Amino acid sequence: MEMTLRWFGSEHDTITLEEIRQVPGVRGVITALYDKKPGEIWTREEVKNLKDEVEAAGLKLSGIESINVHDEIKIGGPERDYYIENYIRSLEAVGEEDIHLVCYNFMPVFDWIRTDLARKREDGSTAMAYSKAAIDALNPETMFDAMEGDANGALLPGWEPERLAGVKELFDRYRGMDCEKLFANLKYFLERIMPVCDKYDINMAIHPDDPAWPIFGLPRIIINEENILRLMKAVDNPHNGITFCSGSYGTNPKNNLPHMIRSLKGRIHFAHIRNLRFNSPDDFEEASHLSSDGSFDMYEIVKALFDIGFDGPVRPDHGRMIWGEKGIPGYGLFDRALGAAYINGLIEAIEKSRRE
Ligand code: CS2
Ligand code: MN
Repeated sequence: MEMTLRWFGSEHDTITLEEIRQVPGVRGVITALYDKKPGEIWTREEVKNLKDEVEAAGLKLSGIESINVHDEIKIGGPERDYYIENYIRSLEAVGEEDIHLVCYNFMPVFDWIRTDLARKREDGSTAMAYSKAAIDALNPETMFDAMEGDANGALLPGWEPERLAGVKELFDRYRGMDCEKLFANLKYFLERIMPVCDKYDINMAIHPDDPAWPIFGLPRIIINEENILRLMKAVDNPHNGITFCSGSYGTNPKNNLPHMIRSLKGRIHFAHIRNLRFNSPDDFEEASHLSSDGSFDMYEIVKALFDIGFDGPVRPDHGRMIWGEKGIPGYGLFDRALGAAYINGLIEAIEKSRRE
């Protein structure tokens, strides 16, 4: 497994590549052209500049998170072929620059959703949290205002203001959309991009929907083992794979995380490791990465990845804000660095015990 950290680029991140370089065991970053809107073409030159910047700091560009999919493709609208063509151009730019991993998601309108970006914990740290009661009290537009007001003035991935300004119209366009239609649109998209992925050996890694259930009446499909296996079969090409994000699939306690990992052998291209602590079935917060701080057995998760021979990039996902750090919610340096060190410790222990 290749330990990495996500980096939002010198324009947006509060963290530098030099800092990332000093986290023990981290040799790569996961990044993107964060100023690109969904549907916009990435050029080879832009990708090259990004890669050069990362490499100049002594790090590897281990993968892209994300090339966002335009809503027209998710809706299956009249212009989807145009946007798929643009997506293919972007994949070519990435492939030409010898990058072989692209994370993306297929969530309608919204990316991940939390109801609290800075909930105070017992130890004085803050963490992102989700409470069903708070969601029930919101509608999509006030939700956006709430998220924006809470983000330390930072750019929240997936919550770009330009995109969400038109949230109402977007909602209208999704009217009548159900899980089956969304699945068919995802299949259509994947079938069309597989040839370019084959050509450049690009692993597509779909990120799960977070939380793993429908929100505001919008369908969500990448939520459990059954659906994801169905998708793997529907487009049965190893380049059609997944990002295993423990914190997203884990929002539904019915998802058996180690079991899911084992059933997806060969199709996991990227792993996000994070822990959640459930305070009740309807309320969770993003704990530190340690098993003892949350509800997941992190050892079992890492062991399952090890057992299936997963050797791709892995990164600690959202961390808490600690030691007075201010940054992009979930993406400060300190707690993610602790997470990387802890996960590396698990990996070393598992590796050595296997050799004995
Ligand atoms: C999130 C997402 O859990 C996560 O990693 O921060 O924003 C994620 O990056 C996207 O859904 C991937 O497309
Ligand atoms: Mn994730």
